[in-house]
Amino acid sequence: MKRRDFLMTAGAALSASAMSRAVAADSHHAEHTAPRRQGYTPVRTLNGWTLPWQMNGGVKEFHLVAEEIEHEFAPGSRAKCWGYNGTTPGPTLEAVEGDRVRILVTNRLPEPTTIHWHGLLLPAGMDGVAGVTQPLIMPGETFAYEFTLRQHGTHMYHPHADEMVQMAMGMMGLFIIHPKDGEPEPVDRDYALLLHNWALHPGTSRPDPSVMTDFDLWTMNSKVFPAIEPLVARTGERVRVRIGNLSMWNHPIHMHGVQFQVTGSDGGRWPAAQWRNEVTEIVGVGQMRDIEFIAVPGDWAFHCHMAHHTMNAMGHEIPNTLGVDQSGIEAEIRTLLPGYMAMGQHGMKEHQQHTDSGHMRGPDNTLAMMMGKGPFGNIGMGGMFTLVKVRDDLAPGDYRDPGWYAHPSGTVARRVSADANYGAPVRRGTPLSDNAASLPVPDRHAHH
Ligand SMILES: [Cu+2]
Repeated sequence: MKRRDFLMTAGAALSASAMSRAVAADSHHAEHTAPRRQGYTPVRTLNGWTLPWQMNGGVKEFHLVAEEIEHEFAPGSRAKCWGYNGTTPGPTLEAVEGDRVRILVTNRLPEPTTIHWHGLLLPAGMDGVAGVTQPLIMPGETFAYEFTLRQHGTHMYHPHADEMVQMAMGMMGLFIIHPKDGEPEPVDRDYALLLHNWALHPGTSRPDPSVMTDFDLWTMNSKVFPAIEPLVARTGERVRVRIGNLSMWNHPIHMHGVQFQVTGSDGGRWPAAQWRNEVTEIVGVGQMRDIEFIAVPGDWAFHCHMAHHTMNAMGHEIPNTLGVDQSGIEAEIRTLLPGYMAMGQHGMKEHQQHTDSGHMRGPDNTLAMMMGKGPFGNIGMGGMFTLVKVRDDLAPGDYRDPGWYAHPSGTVARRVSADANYGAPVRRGTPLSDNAASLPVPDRHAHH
């Protein structure tokens, strides 16, 4: 057998066994397992998984495989991406301060790679910077990284070889280290999210690594809303959300319903005296932030506050149609662009109705800008948006989506009038029209 064939066969076997272990460890198959083992609460990587390890001569041994994969951002959008062990992000590595770890890295990509352990204190030669601290891991090769964990906290891993391409293609993962003596204020649920952006242009199926600013998809753990799982908790539980950012933008992460505390970062969990109350925390590029809160019943939005980051694919060079009466020119434009539909005169909210109805078919393999549906209608969000769902009656460790919140009666915002001239509100400035008849006809229940 030629060397390359042997490597391919060995690699396929490794990959297959990694996948079967992955399935066993998949969060969906472990809904009701006890939440605690070996002194820590395992993290829950939404839509993701934690890599199983084995003890080998007192060393915790992990095996990562860098490879091309097929990934689904949400039903309706798939792409050829690069990741680890079959997924993007790669599996979460989870260990305990003081552990000796060995991480085998097999390269099944068509180009060389390395892995940098972002934020970890280790010998320089284990730092994973191609050319500086090690030779490249060539296609087909396996390298071993080995070091002792001297810290705890939320960390990441990613290539330090052809980073622009390899990270744009999805190569990244989380590396969580638990403190060896437990935590003075333990958490009941420990979520982990990795933020990223993708230039998956409408109608295409491979991310474009050359894009610097105008991205199409904004993801938490490489998924967009509504495909991002909710963060589920029981009323009164202490919940931690660990957030890492390996995208090309900073993300002000905002949560409704509570003042969360920022309790940790790349530097581990901070002393309680340093915790601070916030409702929005910027997670900068290359940074990690841990936030914690005591769960309050309800369905609460949890999202990036950059408004374009809670949208899916959109054109970046379309003209501004806001306020433009396009009646009459739609037919003319259709002679040039068959299927063109005049839109946007009154804002983009109608977009979801058009795409839902199927009469405005977008490009292949391309998600509508906003897709979510809630108990009160279209949610009008996509991208980096999900929900924190807190209920009084959940069992510990039950992460299943509990459905929509049943609001106590009298606690939901309600309509008191459908007359635009209702009441006598104080107004200043220069309102442009007092003609209520000029408003578009309400179409809350419109079906195309
Ligand atoms: Cu953002």
